[in-house]
Amino acid sequence: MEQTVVLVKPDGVQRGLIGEIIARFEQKGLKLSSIKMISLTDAILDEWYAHHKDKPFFPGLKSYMKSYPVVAMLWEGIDVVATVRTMIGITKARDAAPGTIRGDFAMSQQYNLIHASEDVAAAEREQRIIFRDNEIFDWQKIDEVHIYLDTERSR
Ligand code: 3AN
Repeated sequence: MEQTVVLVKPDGVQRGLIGEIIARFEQKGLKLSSIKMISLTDAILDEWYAHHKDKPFFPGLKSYMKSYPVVAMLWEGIDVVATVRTMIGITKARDAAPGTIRGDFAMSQQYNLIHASEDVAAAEREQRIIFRDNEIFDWQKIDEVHIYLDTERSR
């Protein structure tokens, strides 16, 4: 099944929102395949945000992402990449829709609490950057029969 990478960014860690963010994805019915706290490095961030490297906010973005540890997670579900992007809300958090994570808890365009992979290719790339194979758990979530139809799960 599809997987996506989520980071609770340094502001989310500092503001005590790790549990709230995990709870939202658990309550949605997603499956947690991996979780760890890490410090991001220049090497990781240069690769992670390569598409932003010429933007004026890139140096500030990098130092913010290195300022405190982040919590990295791998979440699994049908169409999970798009589902989680919808759940986090748009980049400029003060304009993000109520009910989204950014919409409910953040005000800034930079301090927007959370990262989630933009598309399936990014999810696969980010997973390889952050997680080793032996850190990813393939386990059976027994309530899945109440979350998906059989026909959805066999897609
Ligand atoms: P998203 O995280 O919503 O996919 P991206 O990929 O455009 O947004 O940007 C990556 C991160 O860069 C954002 N989460 C945010 O922290 C930061 N960022 C984006 N745009 C700006 C900006 N104009 N000023 C400062 N930081 C920004």
